[in-house]
Amino acid sequence: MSQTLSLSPLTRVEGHLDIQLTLDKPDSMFTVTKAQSSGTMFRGFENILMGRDPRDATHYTQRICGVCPVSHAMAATLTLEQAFAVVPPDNGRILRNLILGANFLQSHVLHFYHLAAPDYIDTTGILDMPPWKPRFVTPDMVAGGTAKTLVGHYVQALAIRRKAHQMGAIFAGRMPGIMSMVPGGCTSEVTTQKVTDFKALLTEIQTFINNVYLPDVLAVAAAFPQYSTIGKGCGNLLAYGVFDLNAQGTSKLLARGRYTEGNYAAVDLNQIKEYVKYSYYTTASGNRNPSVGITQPSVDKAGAYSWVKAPRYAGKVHEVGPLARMWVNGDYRKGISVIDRVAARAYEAKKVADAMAGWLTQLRAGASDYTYKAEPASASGIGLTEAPRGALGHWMQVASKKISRYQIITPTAWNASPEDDNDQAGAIEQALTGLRIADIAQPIEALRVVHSFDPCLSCSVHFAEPKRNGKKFVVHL
Ligand code: NFE
Repeated sequence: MSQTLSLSPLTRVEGHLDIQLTLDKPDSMFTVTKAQSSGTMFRGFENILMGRDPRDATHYTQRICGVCPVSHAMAATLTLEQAFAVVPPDNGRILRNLILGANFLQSHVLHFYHLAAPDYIDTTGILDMPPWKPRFVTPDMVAGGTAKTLVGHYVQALAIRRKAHQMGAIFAGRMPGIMSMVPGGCTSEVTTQKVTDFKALLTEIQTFINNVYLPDVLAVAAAFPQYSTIGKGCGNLLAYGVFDLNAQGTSKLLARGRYTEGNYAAVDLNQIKEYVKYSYYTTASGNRNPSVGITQPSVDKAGAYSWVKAPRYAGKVHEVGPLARMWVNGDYRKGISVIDRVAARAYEAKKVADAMAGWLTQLRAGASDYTYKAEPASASGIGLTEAPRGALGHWMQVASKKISRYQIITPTAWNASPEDDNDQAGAIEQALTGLRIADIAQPIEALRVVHSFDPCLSCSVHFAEPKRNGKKFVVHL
């Protein structure tokens, strides 16, 4: 007899994600026969932007998420540059790559140590306090001295993330919520001191990636070999590409492309459509390319189960993220699974950090960072980039110098989407289907699959009243 399991909220993701599983028990283990992924909050930024000055988009869209604001700044800036018909000078382009790179490194370290690694470590006797308790403890988890070492790296990773933020802020003005990315370049000045400070932080982060992060990921991969065949999902991969190596963006550190049904192919933006049969939007909001997209919420829509729309490429489900980027670029093609996602992310961190060291040497103190261009009265633009979690696109139209349409497709919309109009499950839903779960009271297998995508539903504005009495945690190592 089938039964249901609700992981609500599914924790250690950014934002608010619910996963509903239907399971059978054909033998000693449970098997997932159906999975539903729900984004539980409305974002609405597309509508907030209507009627505003186009240049506001860079700042407003960063408020979608505190984890990947730089990617939204980059996407909005590229959108505006296409609309304004301006390209950045080399210094501006490189500075933007360095700021985005700093955010990638911060986010990848965050994902492994603070979101995913706790799925693999038994921290009993090491972290016996909230927020690390209550937690699942399963027989396959790594324990003892290895767990203690990994917890030590968990703490070290917090400091590394702070350094990545500091590094980005050198050229971004601050982190998160950066100030310096603008259509036409970057407003930050290049000085020898800034380059020296950036380099010192980057070297520390590179050392951590090479000596701690990559070895830890490989250790987890070796300890959990079964996860190299678990959680494949749709098998299609999509990347818009990122880190422009020339002014026109025709050359990138990580290329644009896709891998669909076993074939490599170019990306044709006209093939992208969002569907809403199972999303809380009016039927009119669905079956549209984002260049003509609209966002009309429909809170009580019958049959809907997510605030995330369902983006599809040529009607097909695609996974996005570090594995998609590294796969399309030819850097990592071992397989598509839980471990491959985690490993590709770590290898990408190394690739980006090493490239950043090279970009620093290309900066020219005193050279121009920015080209001014007045805003057009009417125009349209598309900004495609990559956020740490995958392909990110902004689509904009301007009329009478104001935004008349703005549409955003985030990476997590691709990965955590609900079913589409053809009832095809989203990428995470497919990766969960068929999953074997040993103990329904501790469905750690499902967490490992979902976390491997590093989902971020953090697409709403939240208000919170800070607690007046702070609490201090002491980690005993
Ligand atoms: Ni909120 Fe983001 C990234 C974007 S995920 S973290 O990376 O865009 O949808």
